[in-house]
Amino acid sequence: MDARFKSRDIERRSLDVDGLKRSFLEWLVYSVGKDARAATRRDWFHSVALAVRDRVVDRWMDTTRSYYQEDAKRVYYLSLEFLIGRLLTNSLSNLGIMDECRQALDRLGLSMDDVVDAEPDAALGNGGLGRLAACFLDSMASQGLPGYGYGIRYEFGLFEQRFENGWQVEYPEQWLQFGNPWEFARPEVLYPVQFYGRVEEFRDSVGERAYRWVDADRVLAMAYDTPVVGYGGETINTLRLWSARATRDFNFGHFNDGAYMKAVEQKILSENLSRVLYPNDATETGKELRLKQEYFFTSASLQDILRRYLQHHSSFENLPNKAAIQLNDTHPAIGIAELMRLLVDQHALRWDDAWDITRATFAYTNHTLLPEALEAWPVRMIERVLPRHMQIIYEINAKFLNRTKARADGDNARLSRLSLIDERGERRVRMGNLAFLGSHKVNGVSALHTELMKQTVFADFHQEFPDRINNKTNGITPRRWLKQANPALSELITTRIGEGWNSDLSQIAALREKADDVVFREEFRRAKRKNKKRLAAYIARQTGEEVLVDSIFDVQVKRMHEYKRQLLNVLHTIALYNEMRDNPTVSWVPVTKVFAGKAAPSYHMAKLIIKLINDVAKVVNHDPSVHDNLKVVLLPNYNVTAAEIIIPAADLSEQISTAGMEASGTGNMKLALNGALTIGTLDGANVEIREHVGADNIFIFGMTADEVNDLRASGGFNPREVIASNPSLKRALDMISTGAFSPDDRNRYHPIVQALTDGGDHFLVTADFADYCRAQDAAMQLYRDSEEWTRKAILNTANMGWFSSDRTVNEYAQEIWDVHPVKPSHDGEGFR
Ligand code: GLS
Repeated sequence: MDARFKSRDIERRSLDVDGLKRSFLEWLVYSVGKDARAATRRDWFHSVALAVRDRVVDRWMDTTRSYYQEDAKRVYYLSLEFLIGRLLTNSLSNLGIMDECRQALDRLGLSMDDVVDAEPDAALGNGGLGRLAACFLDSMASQGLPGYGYGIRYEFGLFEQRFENGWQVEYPEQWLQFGNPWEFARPEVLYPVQFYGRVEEFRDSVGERAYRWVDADRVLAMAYDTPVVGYGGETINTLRLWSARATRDFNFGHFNDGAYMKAVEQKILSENLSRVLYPNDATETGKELRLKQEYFFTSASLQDILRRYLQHHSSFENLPNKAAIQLNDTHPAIGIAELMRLLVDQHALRWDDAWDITRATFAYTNHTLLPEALEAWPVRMIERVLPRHMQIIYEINAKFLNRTKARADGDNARLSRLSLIDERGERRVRMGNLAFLGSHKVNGVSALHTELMKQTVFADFHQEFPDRINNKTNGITPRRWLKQANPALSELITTRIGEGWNSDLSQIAALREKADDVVFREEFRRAKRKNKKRLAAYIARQTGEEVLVDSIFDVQVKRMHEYKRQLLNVLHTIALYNEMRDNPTVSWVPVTKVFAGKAAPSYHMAKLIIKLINDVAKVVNHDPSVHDNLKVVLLPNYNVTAAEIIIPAADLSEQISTAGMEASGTGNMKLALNGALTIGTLDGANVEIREHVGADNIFIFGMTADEVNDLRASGGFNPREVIASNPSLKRALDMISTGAFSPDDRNRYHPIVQALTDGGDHFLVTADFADYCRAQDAAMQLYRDSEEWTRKAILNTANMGWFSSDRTVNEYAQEIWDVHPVKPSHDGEGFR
């Protein structure tokens, strides 16, 4: 090789401070095209990201090559959401070159924080489900598992939330506006995806009846690849996101006729497919767009998976031994019909063989029991958009029901519940049932949720296939959620127990004995205080509000939803405010209530709750009679980056959903790992968190899922009685309903008060209020004893080892995917 290229090649990969510095400058000048004197923070971010990416590429190719050479079984994680957030610190930290990068920037007179802050947050998801997918990517790569993420490269991420006069207003999140240095566009990796048209029947070469899908519209799916850096930099996996491209960008004829809009119409319509995450599906066209998005990325992914498989194999019987496809919720469930179509129509397999292969390849994770989130597409819509898939779904259904009928003893109600088609009202395809039937394993995401799945949504299927449902309790990656987000605490931990916890979080149990060590407690508190100062500064920047660093940081950060019961927290806030005003001479433990979360744009009640929090904040924060003992802040635009600042600073973690409604929660895990004490119901993974951290180190309150169920079934719950018997609740509600927080519009909160009273209080806010206040009181009393509080906080951190997503992903790998780690062979210099 030409010596100049060789030295440049080594330079590009050098990991020392000088090499990094030279690389940053080289990228700045020759690719970003800026002089160091004129470069903005964003220019530097791009240069640094590109230089870091250079250091990943060889290892990425090694990894891919190793998978290929070993013909390893791969797992494909199909998800409509990947909430990956920023990647710079993640990559540096997993490569082990964070300090080197900081020093290199320092030598250039730049601050690492400034450069890091110039990166937009990749918000390609809503909440827990999307962030789980991102944690799984990190864990798969960190453990050397051949895992690929497949999703959509949305041009706009989840909307940017701003508050205008206290109301949520949505703005487009233009995360790609200045380009994305992490991704590699693959204009040559292009698959056609069809919509509409009709199905034609014909006789195949051996005279069998066969079908083809004709006269369809076509869109192209183009790949963008982002390397996923595993901890230690050994394995670099791939996140492949699809972007929609028109088959024809520009109609010259229309343009020449002066029909300029028409000339680009097809391009715009086609490319709408990858425009936004969750188009508003309140309209018919919105619904159809969403269905098309789901099919678009699923079909492209399956075509890609089959192409990769066929590089090594000439028949399909081995597909389940080489590919495991995980359906992250029902969004990609149409993939079951699509794989059948590809195998039967395009590759001429017999139906039964294709069905066996399909079932053995797919597995499905259910993430919610909420009826409104269980997808059911109108039959007429699928018939129009995906006519061949509708036929295939009918066929799967007919074969299944015929087999089941024999055993069903004429129990038609049961058969109609098992059917893939919901015949009540407008006929719909039940995507959950399709996903269940087409998968060999179906899992829930916490022990309680899995149990409830067996008893409720999938009770009939569970009877039919008793071995299919299994539990995989969620987890979080300790790299992002402790090491990167909380340097103060993670450095402290490492000085005491070494750095093994980064790749094996169970080792963090070694901290248990430190809970009784006064010096360690002091240092633990110091780390928390540092994080609280950082959050206080962030709050001041975002809201203008000054908060006391030594107050309890009582944190509820998650999507705004009635079942998550931000309202319960608000009612407690008002009750506490009243108590403080009534008893000004008492020495109160100061409390800062921190809220953050987005509401779905068409979810009016959730948006009204946002306005209420902001209105309550306005009154409370400006009332001198509470002497700064109580502050309420609602931080705008909650996303991964904000979470990384808020979570390490929390003292109290609010996990207060109506029992039985939160499938798992993962914020609960992040907060406990960072030493927050949970105040929560026995819901989702809170149940398991209690088992691990110990009942003494968590504040549990409220009704259990069984009690909720019984109370609802009895029909005897009367919120008005509960309210009448609890003066502090009554007073809080009266204040809301008489306009104490909305003097400009006294009726503003009528819908909220109505829902909690005559509306029947479906989420049982009033029912749990008294016990919640008791638990809050216990937390405040404990906080006065800072040694005891810290001891419990340390025990939370020390006992959360099991909640690593490494553990979760290993369970999937062993019990669902049968996928094993592959050690890539690298010939170059190794990372740590
Ligand atoms: C969710 C659940 O609501 C969360 O409880 C769960 O932690 C998450 C990941 O399993 O999935 N389901 C959903 O539709 N969105 C979620 O965040």
